[in-house]
Amino acid sequence: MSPRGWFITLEGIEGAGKTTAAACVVDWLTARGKTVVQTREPGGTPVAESIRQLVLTAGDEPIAPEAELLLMFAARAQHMHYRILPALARDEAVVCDRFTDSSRAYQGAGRGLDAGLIETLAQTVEQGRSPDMTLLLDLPVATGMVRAAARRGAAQQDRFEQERAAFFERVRAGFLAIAERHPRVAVIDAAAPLPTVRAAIEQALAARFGQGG
Ligand code: T5A
Repeated sequence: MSPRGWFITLEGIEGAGKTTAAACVVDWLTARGKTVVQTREPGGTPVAESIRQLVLTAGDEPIAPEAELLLMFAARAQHMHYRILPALARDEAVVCDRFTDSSRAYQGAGRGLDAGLIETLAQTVEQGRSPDMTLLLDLPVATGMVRAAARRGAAQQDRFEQERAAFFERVRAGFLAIAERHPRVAVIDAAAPLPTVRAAIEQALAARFGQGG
């Protein structure tokens, strides 16, 4: 782990509960005296939020898979430069809702783009500072879809939410394959009731950073 700051990411398919889990991580860190920057991808700076708007909004012109990948990394480059790296250098904790693993899972496993290209982009954009820990909130695709729809209410589906279940099955399998390769990833059973999910997250954080933080 880098001596400066803690970099924690949350990953999973739509409706997995990342936003809900992020609050739990922030509470745990704050209780241990850490200053926390809570952020998300795509987004996290004004330019990156503009890219988010572009890439999530379904318009008349389709977005090519390669363009989608490059837009995700363009947003990530801004985010790393102007938000994440400065916070880590100040010895703060960064809690980020999605990061490069989402590109591996959605653009790699989901869209079938070249894994080597994704790793090359990651190397350049991450500048040697990959996450210290990743919480992968895993649940069946159907459960995630139901939760995402309930949370969305009457609002329109974004570009990704319009994808079919088979796409999200590939994305979920992609995330689980990342977890098998990287010890930084803790898999949390996100289909469990919220108090159980919260307890599992706190246990994983303590195992990684120690009880006292
Ligand atoms: N993307 C992103 C890429 O393709 N490549 C990339 O590189 C990156 C960075 C971003 C989209 O961009 C794509 C992936 C995404 O499609 P987003 O809005 O950031 O979109 O992400 P979503 O996953 O769509 O966000 P959601 O809000 O749908 O999912 P969350 O945050 O995982 O879920 P959350 O916490 O809002 O929970 C959903 C509902 O479930 C309930 C909550 O109360 C909420 O109502 N809930 C539970 N209910 C019962 N039991 C539990 N344990 C529950 N946990 C949560």
